[in-house]
Amino acid sequence: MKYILIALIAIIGGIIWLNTLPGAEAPVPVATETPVRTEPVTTPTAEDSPTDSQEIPTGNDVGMEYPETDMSVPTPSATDAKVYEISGKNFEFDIKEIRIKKNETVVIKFTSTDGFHDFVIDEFDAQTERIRTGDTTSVTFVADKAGTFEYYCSVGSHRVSGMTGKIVVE
Ligand SMILES: [Cu+2]
Repeated sequence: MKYILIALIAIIGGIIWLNTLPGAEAPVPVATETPVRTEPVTTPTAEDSPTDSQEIPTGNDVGMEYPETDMSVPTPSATDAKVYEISGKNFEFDIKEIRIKKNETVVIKFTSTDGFHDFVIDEFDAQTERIRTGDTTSVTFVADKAGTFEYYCSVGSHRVSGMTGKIVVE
C-alpha cells in the first residue's frame, strides 16, 4: 500500500509541477489591439477619380479626322520635285546659282548655318519661314516662268549685304 501512495503523490506532484511551467508563457495578449487602425486611413481619396473618366469618350470624334488630312497634302508634287539643299549664313548663300527647267516643281530645303535668315523668290511667291542657326525649313514652288530671277534673304539688310543668288529657268 505504501508504494501506491508514494506513486500517487509522485503523480500528483508531477501534475502540479507541470502546471506551474506554462504559466510563464501566458501574458501575451497585449499585441492584438494595434494593427486594427490601418484600414480607415485609405478611404477619403476615392472621390477624385470619377471626374477624369468623363473627359475620355469625347476624343473619339477628333481621331476620325486625321487620316483625311495626312493623305491629301504631300503626295502629288513630291514625286516630280527637284530638291535643292541650300544653306545661309551672314551674309551669303552657299549656292549662288540654280538652273532648272521650266514648269519644274522645286523644293528648296534651306538651313541656316549662322544667323537668322529666310529664302525668298518674289516671282514665284516662294518664301520660307525665318529660321535661326541650326534650323532647317523648306518651300515648294513651280517654276512656271522662264528667265533669270533673284533669290535673297529678306531679313534686315541681308539682301543689300550680298545674301542673294540667281535662279535660271530654261
Ligand atoms: Cu539673312
